[in-house]
Amino acid sequence: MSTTNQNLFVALRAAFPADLDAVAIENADGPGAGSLYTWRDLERGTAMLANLLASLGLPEGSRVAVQTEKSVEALMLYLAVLRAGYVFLPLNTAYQAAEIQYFIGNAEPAVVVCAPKNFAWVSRIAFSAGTGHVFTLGEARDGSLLERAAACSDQHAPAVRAADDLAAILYTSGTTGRSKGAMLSHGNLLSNAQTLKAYWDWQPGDVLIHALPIFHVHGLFVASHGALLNGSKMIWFGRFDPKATIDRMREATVFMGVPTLYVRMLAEPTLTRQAASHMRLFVSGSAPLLVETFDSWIARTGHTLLERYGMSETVMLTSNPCRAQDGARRRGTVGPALPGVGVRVRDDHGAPCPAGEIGHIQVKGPNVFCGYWRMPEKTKEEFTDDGWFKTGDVGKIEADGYVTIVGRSKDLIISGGYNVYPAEIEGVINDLPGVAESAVIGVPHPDFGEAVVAVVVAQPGATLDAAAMVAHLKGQIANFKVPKHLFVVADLPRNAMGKVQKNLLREQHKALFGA
Ligand code: MCA
Ligand code: AMP
Repeated sequence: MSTTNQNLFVALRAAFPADLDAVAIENADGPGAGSLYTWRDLERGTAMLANLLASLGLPEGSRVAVQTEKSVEALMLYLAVLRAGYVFLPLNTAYQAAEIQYFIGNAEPAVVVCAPKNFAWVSRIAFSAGTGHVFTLGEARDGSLLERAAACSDQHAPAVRAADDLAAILYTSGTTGRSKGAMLSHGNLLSNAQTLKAYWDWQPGDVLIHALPIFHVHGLFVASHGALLNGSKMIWFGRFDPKATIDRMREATVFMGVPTLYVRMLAEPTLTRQAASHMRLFVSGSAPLLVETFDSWIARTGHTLLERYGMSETVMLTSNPCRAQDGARRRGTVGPALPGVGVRVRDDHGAPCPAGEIGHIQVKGPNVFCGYWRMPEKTKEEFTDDGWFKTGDVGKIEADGYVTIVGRSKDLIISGGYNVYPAEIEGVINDLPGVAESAVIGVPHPDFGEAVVAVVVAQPGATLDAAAMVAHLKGQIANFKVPKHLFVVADLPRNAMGKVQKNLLREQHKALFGA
């Protein structure tokens, strides 16, 4: 066993530049717009927050669940949880009470941090689930978390952790409708961050525009770890604004986004070759990138988007090359497996598919998660007997290793980079009064890539009001899961086995948003 401290925070801290008074993060928008954070601020702020957590006397392995707006302090809280050796559990700010109740009930966090405006309802849920401490953290550095941390020492020795100790739990929705907590270790996250640092050729002087949310893999791990591990400055946007992002490209070199972000920037007349001339790398992922977007980006900026592929359970798996000597960035593909990551394609019976043939994508590597939180059976189901993780994605690998994703075997919609599982939404709709059954599908959408659409059948004698149902759903589930359109129909198309034919519904509604 290694005697060095494998805590991810230690590796990130070791990459801070020697000049701790240099700017680490510039707040680009929101209440703190223009404020600067030095590396020393990150060092001291994370120490104080880690000391606050340590003072609570939490048991080993305690989870710290966080649902707050994006802020530099929220990033520091993540780093402090690592530093103190606890397990970080980020939650999408769009989640509503019933969703939060499930996550808190399932993960049983010892600490919950929420927005000040949500304290009343979140604390009620948390305390009744046995959480001992609920703090608040607002966008404007307000709330009890920072008040309490202000009284703590700014010296803190990072907790000693082994590579396979848990660092974070990321909930991903399940095909059965219930979310599963993917358990990621310090080693999973660090190995992936180190691989990406080398493969994406992070350079001294790189500056990252950070415009993604920090409650998912892309913004929290891929983007933040990338900059931190390179000692790179971040220009920090609380919300994505296409025009403001383009304006800041003159001072930056790296940007990471989901395809919707690129589509929105392409709609801005200020996106020109000149505006992007200081940039070195644009990364796209989390959802399929249309070849039109790929081509338009080259035409408008002169840059070739680098598309990569990953999952909450695995962090990053494949990537188009960054350096020309590693190969071309091939449109429509997600590139070869990252160094050290195994990717293979199997047919329905588990036999290997020859190069170029479509099958199920399976993966292996130091980045692959440790299993689903308290779901050993589910974990077992998702791995093959020889230890490969079944991604649920369908694709092919060419003889030269390039991977193309052609679809998914899991019934999943990806809308603007957020995953929506139809089974979950169907469950909520079916519980509404007067509903007999429903089918939720994804249809092409010009902005979000795919949009959620519901097709609903009323119980005999009941009359359903589509607009009222949508309005009701808005209070029950995260806004990005709410159907953009809800049809009330007499019945759902079924095959001879009685299974709903979602492919027919998708075909019928494919032009709904004119995509
Ligand atoms: C917002 N809305 C959406 C979405 N976002 N509808 C569908 N899909 C969405 N993604 C709707 C809201 O419900 C609301 O509708 C209206 O848009 C305005 O909401 P607002 O929050 O103001 O929207 P926005 O700020 O324009 O947000 C759009 C966005 C955001 C910037 C594209 O969705 C976003 O940041 N997406 C990135 C997600 C991400 O980071 N994914 C990475 C996952 P109404 O007004 O009707 O209520 S990590 C991952 O997938 C893996 C591991 C990987 O490979 O990276
Ligand atoms: P999640 O782990 O919930 O964030 O979502 C992971 C899923 O996003 C993967 O299983 C893929 O289906 C999808 N995904 C991520 N990156 C890409 C990409 N570049 N192209 C297509 N799908 C992607």
